[in-house]
Amino acid sequence: MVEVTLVRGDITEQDVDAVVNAANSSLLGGGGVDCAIHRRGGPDILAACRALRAGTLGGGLPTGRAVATTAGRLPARYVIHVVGPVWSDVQDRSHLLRSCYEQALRVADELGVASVAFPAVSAGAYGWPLDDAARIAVSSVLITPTSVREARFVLFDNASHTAFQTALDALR
Ligand code: AR6
Repeated sequence: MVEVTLVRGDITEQDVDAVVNAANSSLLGGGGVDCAIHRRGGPDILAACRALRAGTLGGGLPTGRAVATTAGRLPARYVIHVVGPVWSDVQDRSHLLRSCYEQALRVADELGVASVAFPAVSAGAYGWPLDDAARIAVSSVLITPTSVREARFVLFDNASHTAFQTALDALR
């Protein structure tokens, strides 16, 4: 079974096989984690994303889906890009947030990797309430069948680390 670990830190510094990027459908960059990954990983990641857009993902990566590219100069070997849902007060989009974690693990299994670092998808610019984002993230990873040995949530600040720790404690 996958071991879920939590660290406070920067996902671009993680010594893991793959890091998950909270991207947008364009795959062509943005703010937050996406910006940090492209900045630190260098131009090869954007080149790979552009190639995907020129090929199989001409319409962009749909919300809830995942796709892998090189990780460029990051310590990781791969970036697995996912597109989280934008938070909505009037519509339940939690299945799409769960799907990001399930699909990222599916892609990780296809790549044959053992360790994957995840950010708190949708919990930044996309406005998902932190406690709920943490609960969905941790529960999705714990129930998804996978060959990945370590799923490491990398939380950028104290508030998100506390939310994820609370969610993990509640599920263990
Ligand atoms: N390492 C780990 N976590 C980080 C880092 C980092 N280097 N930087 C930010 N976070 P966000 P979203 C945290 O906004 O909500 C982008 O523009 C951040 O504090 O990156 O899914 C994309 O292109 C927050 O807890 O992703 C999309 O347009 C979490 O990562 C859009 O934002 C997610 O915040 C996606 O929004």
